[in-house]
Amino acid sequence: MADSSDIAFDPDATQVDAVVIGAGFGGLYSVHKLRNEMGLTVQAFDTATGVGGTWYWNRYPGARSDTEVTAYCYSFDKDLFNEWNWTQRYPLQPEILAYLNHVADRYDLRRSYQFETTITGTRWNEETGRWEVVTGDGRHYAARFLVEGVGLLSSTNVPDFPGLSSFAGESYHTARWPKDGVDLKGKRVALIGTGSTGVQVAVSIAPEVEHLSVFQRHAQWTVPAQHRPIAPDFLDFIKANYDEYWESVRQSASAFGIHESDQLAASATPEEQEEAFEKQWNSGGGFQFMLGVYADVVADRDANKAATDFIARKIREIVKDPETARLLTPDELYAKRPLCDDGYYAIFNRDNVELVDVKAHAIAEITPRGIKTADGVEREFDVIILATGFDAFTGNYLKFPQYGRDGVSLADKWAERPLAWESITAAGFPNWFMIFGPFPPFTNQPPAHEFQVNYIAALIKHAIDTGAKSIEVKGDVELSFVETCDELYNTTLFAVTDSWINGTNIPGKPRACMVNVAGMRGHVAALRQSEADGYPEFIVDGASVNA
Ligand code: N01
Repeated sequence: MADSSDIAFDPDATQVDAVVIGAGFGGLYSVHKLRNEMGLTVQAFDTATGVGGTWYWNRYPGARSDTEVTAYCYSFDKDLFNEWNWTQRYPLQPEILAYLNHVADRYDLRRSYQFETTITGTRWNEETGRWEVVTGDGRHYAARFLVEGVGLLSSTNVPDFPGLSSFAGESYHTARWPKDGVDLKGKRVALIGTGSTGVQVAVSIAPEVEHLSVFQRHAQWTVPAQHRPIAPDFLDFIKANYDEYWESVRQSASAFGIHESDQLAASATPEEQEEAFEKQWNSGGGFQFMLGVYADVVADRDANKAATDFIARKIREIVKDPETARLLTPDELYAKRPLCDDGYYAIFNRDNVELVDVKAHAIAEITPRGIKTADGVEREFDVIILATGFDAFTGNYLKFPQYGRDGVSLADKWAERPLAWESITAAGFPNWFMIFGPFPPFTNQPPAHEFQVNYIAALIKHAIDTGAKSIEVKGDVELSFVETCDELYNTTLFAVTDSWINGTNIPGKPRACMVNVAGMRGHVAALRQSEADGYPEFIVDGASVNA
């Protein structure tokens, strides 16, 4: 059986102040903060050939952000904000990747990275107070601090379809899309999955493929994105009120830079509700539709039904075939990560697009020619696209063994459910930090990453200034934080709706709350209080419990 002794402490390991894993929003900013601002020696790694994280991997057709881009970027340098000109409110993947490459160049971050390098294990060395970090090419690093920005949604979920490897055509998971693209023109394409990714892919490729079969297990509620350029006066407003704007993002629940309603749905008449939903439908945005019309859509079943009744009517209006409209209408609450699209329901009016009901007839096997469903029907394809999502929150932290104090593995610590504090660290793992790990505020990520990295950097500085060998969150603090997260989460409809938010998308993964519904403002308040109070949540130079 694997145990911590599998990772040997190498006396010749390269000594650094910090190892950073990941070259996405969080990892890049960590390198800038720790190396450029604090003067630490930093070695960073990423499996990819370049920077970008999520935006490096997700190159599938139609990939774009659905966050107001004025809040989907860094805020730490006003000059960076001013000099980068986003072309539209919801930018496509190449534009976001170009931005992150620009950031890497502007702050000279690449020289700290070793790309195409997978971490194969990490282990805390009690004696030296350092993390042994081992890479796929067999190198050892001994780092005083370990910062992992490995991504919330990075560990791909490829369902165990019998026969997948026997397929004679091409098949791709959307988050491992080839860099040179895939020519889908004139091809017969199967798309499995109808989450945020599947919906974007479907709309993007429907006009160019010969035939598209969308394999849908659970329908999802989606509303129009309504793409448009960023209003110039809004940009001017941000530039003129820069600090206030970003603080307002941090003081919101979702950090999306959107209006968040404080009105309860019950305070409006059905006619007023219809008018309000219609207005938001025409203005666009998934999070805006979920959070911006009424405050209780994700907490109150009647408010939720008001929203879903409205979308169901829209589906019936848009989709000409009543049976397809029925199948596209979810029989679930509107309480997954909200979707928005660029004309998703309308593609099912096309002659070359078919909806396959996988709930009625599951995918039985992938054959060399295509996909066979449980009703015995075999459809033939040239390409199969797996838009089947991710092992969220924990998947990427558990891809390689990580051993904390006393050789306890992270996999064992999280076997029943993840335990962590404020999504940045975990008890038993000294000098070990995550960026947006389990229990993050359920928010737009870049502002949260930036805020977390600032906190982690301040904590590292505190440890260095006080000469602490180790700094580690207290177990009781972690437990009480997780209990509070559970309580808050159980007041929401996310708790009773299956999705990656509670781990139910991965067979065998324990169903659990993994988010902090206190939101960005709650998270910010907690971390600011911790810093102001001198980090009372942490044990300094705590001993091994077995010592
Ligand atoms: O993944 P998902 P995603 N047989 O888990 C289906 C972010 N993101 O990649 O619902 C058949 O949501 C599964 O079916 P079901 C965003 O946070 C953002 O789409 O489990 N089907 C579902 O339809 C998002 O929420 C952006 O029944 C199977 C789909 O695969 C997150 O990433 C864009 C199956 C997976 O949906 C994940 O989105 C893209 C099986 N065995 C992604 N297994 C934007 O910013 C799974 N499925 C816009």
